[in-house]
Amino acid sequence: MKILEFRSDTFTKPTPAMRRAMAEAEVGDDQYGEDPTVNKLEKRAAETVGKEAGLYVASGMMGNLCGVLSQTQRGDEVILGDMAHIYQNEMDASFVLGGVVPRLVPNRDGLPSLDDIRTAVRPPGMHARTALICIENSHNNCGGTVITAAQTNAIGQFARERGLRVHLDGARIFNAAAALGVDAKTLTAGVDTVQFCFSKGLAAPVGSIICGDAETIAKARRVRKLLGGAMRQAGVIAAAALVALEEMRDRLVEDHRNAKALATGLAQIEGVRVDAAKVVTNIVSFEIDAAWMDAGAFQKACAERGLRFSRYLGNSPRLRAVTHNDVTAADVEAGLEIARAVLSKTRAPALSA
Ligand code: TLP
Repeated sequence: MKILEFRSDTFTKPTPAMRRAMAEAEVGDDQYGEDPTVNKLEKRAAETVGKEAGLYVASGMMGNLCGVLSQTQRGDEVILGDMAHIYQNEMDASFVLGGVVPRLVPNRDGLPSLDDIRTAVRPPGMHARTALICIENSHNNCGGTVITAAQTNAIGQFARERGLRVHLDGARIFNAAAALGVDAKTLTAGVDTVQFCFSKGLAAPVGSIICGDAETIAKARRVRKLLGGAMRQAGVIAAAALVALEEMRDRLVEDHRNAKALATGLAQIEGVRVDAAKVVTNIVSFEIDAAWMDAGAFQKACAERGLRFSRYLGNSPRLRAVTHNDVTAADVEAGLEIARAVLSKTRAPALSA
């Protein structure tokens, strides 16, 4: 049985070019700053997002932790959307380990409104200090929606006026750039730090990077060490990340086409609720009409036939499908066939009576 792996783009396998690069990687001790491949990756990644410096980290979560902890002090407030990955999916690590307090604003379609952010900033005085705003692009829990450069810049401008910093969780920033048809630099110019992942749509096996000004990245390097994340001959994995950065960005539009086709196909199946117009990157968020079939039962029945979806946030009725380098247009068609077959076997109670 062929497995149609739609749970996440984190399932991508390294390409043959990545495996070759890994085998041949020049390495050194990265904790001493002497791994030439890591150094090259950090330089190239920083250039790619228009920042002074970069720091290679084990995961997107560690990139976010480095971003938050290097720009805050214990007791500071961090403004972020209620659907942010940092808030919903990271074991509250920034708050538990960094001692900062989340100040939530509604995420709406991915981007919290500037008005909500403005209201959430504490005035000076005997209050907690607002220190940081975190945004996310593309937005995972909001179905892969994107934020434009103008929207990002408006938040950056506001933050600078108020003496705040901005961290961008850009785990899938190149998906956002591809969807908007812009250079990723335009989406990162307005923020102080950005973390992005090599191990998602770019298909590298391990790693993320946080980029920003040299002083903040030096602080982030200390945070990485504090978290036990300083590495040694990490050039072996950084070599694959370099291939991911240089060779895998241009093909993301293909994943977006496949996601759109999947959403359009799902929308035509009775019992599925999806707004295909909102699908602009590689993530499809959809619901199964509870009167038709339980979402968990649908997910399980599909998995038994080799089609794997993930479920959003605990018991949410929403399911998620993610397209990536190991999902073809034919896989999307095959997936739709399975979903159709599973749902055609069920009837809403009222209809079957
Ligand atoms: N997201 C994972 C799961 O945790 C949901 C996925 O499969 O999409 N920021 C964003 C926006 C992310 O989507 C993720 C991973 C991360 C950060 C964390 O990256 P990792 O998993 O490398 O720590």
